[in-house]
Amino acid sequence: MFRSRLRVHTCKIVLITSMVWFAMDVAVIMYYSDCSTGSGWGCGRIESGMATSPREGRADHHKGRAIRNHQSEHEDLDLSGWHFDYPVGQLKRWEPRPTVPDHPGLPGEMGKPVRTPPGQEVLMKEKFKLNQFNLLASDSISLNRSLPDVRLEGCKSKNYPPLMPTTSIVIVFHNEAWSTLLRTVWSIIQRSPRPLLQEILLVDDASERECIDYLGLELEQYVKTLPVSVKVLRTVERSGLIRARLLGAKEVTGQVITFLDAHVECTEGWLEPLLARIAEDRTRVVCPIIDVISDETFEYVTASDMTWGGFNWKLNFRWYRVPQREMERRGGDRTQPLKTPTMAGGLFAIDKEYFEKIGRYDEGMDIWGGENLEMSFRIWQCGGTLEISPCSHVGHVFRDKSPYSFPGGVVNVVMKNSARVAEVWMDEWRDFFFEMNPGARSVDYGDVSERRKLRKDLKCKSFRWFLENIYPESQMPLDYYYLGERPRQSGFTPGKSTTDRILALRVLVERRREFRQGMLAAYVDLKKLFDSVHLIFAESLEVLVMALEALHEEAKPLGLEVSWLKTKVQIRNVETQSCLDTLGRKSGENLGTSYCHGLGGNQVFAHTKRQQIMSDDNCLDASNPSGPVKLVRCHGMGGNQMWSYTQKEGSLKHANSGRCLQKPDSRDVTLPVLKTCDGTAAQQWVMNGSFKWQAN
Ligand SMILES: [Mn+2]
Repeated sequence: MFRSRLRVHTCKIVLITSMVWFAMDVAVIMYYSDCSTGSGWGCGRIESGMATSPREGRADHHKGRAIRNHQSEHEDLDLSGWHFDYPVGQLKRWEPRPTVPDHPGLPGEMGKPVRTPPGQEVLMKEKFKLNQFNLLASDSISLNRSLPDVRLEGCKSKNYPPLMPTTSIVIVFHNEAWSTLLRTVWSIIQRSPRPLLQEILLVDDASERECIDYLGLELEQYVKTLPVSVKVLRTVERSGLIRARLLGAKEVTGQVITFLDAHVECTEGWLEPLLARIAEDRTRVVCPIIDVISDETFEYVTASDMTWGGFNWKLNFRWYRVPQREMERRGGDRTQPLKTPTMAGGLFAIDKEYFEKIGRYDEGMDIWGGENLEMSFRIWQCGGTLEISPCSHVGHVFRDKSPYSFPGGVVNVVMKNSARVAEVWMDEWRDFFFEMNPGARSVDYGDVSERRKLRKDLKCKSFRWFLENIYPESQMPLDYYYLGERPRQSGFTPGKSTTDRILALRVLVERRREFRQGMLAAYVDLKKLFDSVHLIFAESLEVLVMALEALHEEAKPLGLEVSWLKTKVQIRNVETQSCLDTLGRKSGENLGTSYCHGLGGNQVFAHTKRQQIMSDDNCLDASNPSGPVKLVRCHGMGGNQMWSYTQKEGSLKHANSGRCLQKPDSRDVTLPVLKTCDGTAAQQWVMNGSFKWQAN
């Protein structure tokens, strides 16, 4: 009995000892094999062993095992078929948020328009001025209003990865209305899967507290009551969107930064499509579709999913139709992410580390404007991807006028920022930008050496690569023959006496004051007379031309000739000496002619390698052989937009009709006509400027 018991004990001891040895062996093998790279021979075996007896995974000294332990939180999930660009243990499970309930009868529910009650029109107009939207309407709508589910059917049934990174939402505001700001916050809280929503960071960019006191303590106390972490950060002085966003980004604790505007409403399922794309590839920067919240009625109106971001000659961001090429790449599936050349910049999501890696924002830029193009070029040229996710919809209150003040003037700020974009990212197209925007040449755009270094360090591709591969539909011409005529700077006739000079100066100063408030600027060269260059401001090109002509007229009796720096290119008729002019008209309207002012703008045309005559994104187009010649969005398909030009004859021949462009006749003195070619001066156009660019 005792002996058999002893035998049993001996057996137990032998068994336990061997098990201990076995366990030690396993530990030693794991310790010395490199499992973290996945190449250690024992890794797979041990890991699969652990899966059957999870209790053995207690020794936490090994990297591979630590990850394994976290992963075991998600063990019940089937992750096959999903690829993650983050360690799985860092990702969060999520559930879609329930639909925000509708409250029929309340104003603005389901995104419906709000009508101003009769008798309150005056109050409405008064309040409109504060934010440049209908504040009375906004204030009457619930902060939690319901919205229609605007997604395509294919989006509603889409499968998103069961695990996703968390996001922090960064919102910059300046003098924002309470109701729009808090409706933005509530729409995020109510429509974002809670585990994915790390926090909301509200950055107050020096709102003028003396008039808008509710954005102070009241806001700070209100956000404490919210079910999600919401922090209010404040800039010390007015910093502008770029620097305020950087301040917010610094505080982000989530994995993805989602930048939003302060007067938006997020719709059902808005966040998942953005995070899903980044979960798979952290170099993707993803934008939602930006729907329209009416500034008049706060009605929610869906925007087209068939537009993408581009830009024009002045480096203004513009929406254009998605080309067939991109539709085909997506296999005709409108729910697939759209690769967009540029973004509007207000709303997008980006991995936090990637944001840091590719150089955040250009801190040399002021306030607002151009930063979205800078970032778009940078993302594409430095190896990232910029997308619009058509399944994500966020509404934005678009306004006609900006309610914000721009220290330094809006034109100068945007010009400076755009000049930095051109200097750093656009290579040879830099010259094109400055040729089109002479005002930018005189702007002090500061030091760009750090941004150039960033571009070099990241080994970014050329602007030509971007235009050829990402944006071949761009209005930025790859190849040009002529870019119109480039007039010489005309001289300035000095006055006869000192009295004349002083009188002339007084006239100029008076005039200058009148045009001070505006948007456009021209340089009047007074070098010969007063050894100075004067700046004239005007709110439009037309006003500027009028100002210059008035100056010219007033200076004439004094024996003076006022001239201005004519840096722009134009197409001039030999007989009339007038120039082709868009007269500021839009696509679908007639081409015009007018006095050659030499200031560019509406008189700049380019004859491209594809034989188009372009003005920004419009082309001269004649669908009828007897005219009129219209400005139509360039389609790049030849046809009615093809024109041949020979410098020797000077004729502009319409390829389809074989007829020539001729000076206007008596019926309409501003409307050039199409006639049978006859070689007369009325059909001769001068555009043999020295500016031959990229022609090959
Ligand atoms: Mn906005």
